[in-house]
Amino acid sequence: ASSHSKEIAVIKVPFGLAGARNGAELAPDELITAGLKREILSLGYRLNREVRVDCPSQPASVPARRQTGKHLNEVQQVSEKVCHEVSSALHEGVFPLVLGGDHSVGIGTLAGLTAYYSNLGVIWFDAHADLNTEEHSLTGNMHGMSLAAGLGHSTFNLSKIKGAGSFINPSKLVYIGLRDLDQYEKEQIRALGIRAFTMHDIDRLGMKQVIDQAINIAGSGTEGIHVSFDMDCLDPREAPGVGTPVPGGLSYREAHFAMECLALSNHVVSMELVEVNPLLDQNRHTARLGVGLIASVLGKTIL
Ligand code: HAR
Ligand code: MN
Ligand code: MN
Ligand code: MN
Repeated sequence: ASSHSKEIAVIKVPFGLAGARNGAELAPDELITAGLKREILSLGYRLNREVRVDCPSQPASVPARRQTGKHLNEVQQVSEKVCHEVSSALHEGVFPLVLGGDHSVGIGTLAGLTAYYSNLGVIWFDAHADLNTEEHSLTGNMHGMSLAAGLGHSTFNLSKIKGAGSFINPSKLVYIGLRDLDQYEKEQIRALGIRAFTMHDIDRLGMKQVIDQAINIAGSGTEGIHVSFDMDCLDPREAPGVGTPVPGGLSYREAHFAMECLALSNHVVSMELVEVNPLLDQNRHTARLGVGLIASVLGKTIL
């Protein structure tokens, strides 16, 4: 599968229990209402399937114990279902487009991707590094632990998910948009030598340099690039409808330009878009922006 694949699986994951507040579970429907399918079809893709992953909305588990992420059982259940849907699509040559949900959904996406690809590049657009372990998280919110799970650092990690492959390679992981890191996350990024383009780097280099280097790192010597797009990478003035807004983020054009370059690279093999919170949005603005960014990754051009 790659973005050359003209078949798309839309995998809706209405799960918001691992975020900082309610609402992300409403995002998949909001993105559909904002015109996602119309965009996909008008770009010449076939909608191979539209799956809605059954997600718990009420916590079934007892409140989090110490050293455990909140709603671990729910996150684990959802991760296994997402893993299955993503790897099934890939095995059929269909491009997986995962609609979160909070960013804990990304754990299942990585699980499904690694089931199919042993050497995957990942570009993680986010204000946050999502590298916390259960032990280091200050909040216990598992949307802040997705990459720790993907790298195998947290107790709950890919190895605990039925069907997952092996951990992702930190040297093929690139961040874009970082500006709100916990101390432990800063230490991890340095210790692992993860390529991180913070907002400072984007200001200094410009998005063209940043995305070219990111594609080079994540796309060279790998089987393809997975784009994990946390909408809070955008400036809150552009994307007010997110659960954990942080000032000083990507502009509309910086984000679109990055997506357009990714499309031109022909290396993108999957995408997820997470952390839209319709309860905090204004006139579906953030959802519509998300749809536009997906269209750009899928090859929509201005002219
Ligand atoms: N680092 C903080 C924590 O662990 C905030 C994480 C917020 N994460 C997201 N996804 N919104 O990136 O709680
Ligand atoms: Mn995130
Ligand atoms: Mn974030
Ligand atoms: Mn290449």
